[in-house]
Amino acid sequence: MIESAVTIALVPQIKKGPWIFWDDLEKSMQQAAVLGFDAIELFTPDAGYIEPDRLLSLLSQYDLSLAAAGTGAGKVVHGLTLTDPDEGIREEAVAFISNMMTFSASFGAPAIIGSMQGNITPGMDSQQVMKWLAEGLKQLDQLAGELGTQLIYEPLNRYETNLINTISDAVSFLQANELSQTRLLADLFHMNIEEINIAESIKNNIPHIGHVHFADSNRNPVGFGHTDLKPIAAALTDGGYDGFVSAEAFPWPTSDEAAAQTIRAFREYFR
Ligand code: LER
Ligand code: MN
Repeated sequence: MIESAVTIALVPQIKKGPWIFWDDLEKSMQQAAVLGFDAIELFTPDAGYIEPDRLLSLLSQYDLSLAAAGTGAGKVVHGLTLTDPDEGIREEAVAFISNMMTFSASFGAPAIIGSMQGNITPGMDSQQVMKWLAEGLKQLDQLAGELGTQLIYEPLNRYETNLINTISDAVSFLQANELSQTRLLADLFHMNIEEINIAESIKNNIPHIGHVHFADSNRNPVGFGHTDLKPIAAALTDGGYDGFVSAEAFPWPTSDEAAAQTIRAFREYFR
């Protein structure tokens, strides 16, 4: 069954980002529980930021699960990407993500690779960069298998990366590199910019989709933009998607109102 999740970012450097909650962990979890979300998606500065025992007891107290852990702080806070020309930095990026995967796997959740994939910067050989991306993901894909979890790779829009922008290009990349434990993140905001047809793209690639970021055309909570959600929700439901639909959207007009709008929209389309 498709379940609802809401993002909580605890990284001061990305306070202006598309996260519904970005302040206090427990207060955010309490609000998520009151509204009836099934799960939370966490962005933390690193894997050691929250004591596992504390998270375990909060999840149980508020009857929530962990949907996924984001790794974006690896880039934003620590300057790491999987495609940095410096081999040492690429190794640190793999280590950072590995630690996050180990943390999230202990809660039955995968880690997400979004901005940590990096970019081809001017003067770099694009084939070499794609090779570095494949090498990094291969190690993490193997670790996911050992941890009994999946790795979630997120195609981003062209203003955030020039590596892979569409779901179908990402599927080709996973297949070419035999990344069997890696699934894709269908972020409806990025897809709104890059895909010819969001619903068709989901329908055609459903077995590869492991997580969904739920946002409207302008990255506001669903319902506060102009994306036609009906065919997209139908593509997920009819295709048998049974992962999380997680609100990664601006906290507009406020965090609480964005969360309330999101759960209303989730119920409208998925219940
Ligand atoms: C992360 O999930 C994402 O979608 C990025 O756009 C954040 O910068
Ligand atoms: Mn996203």
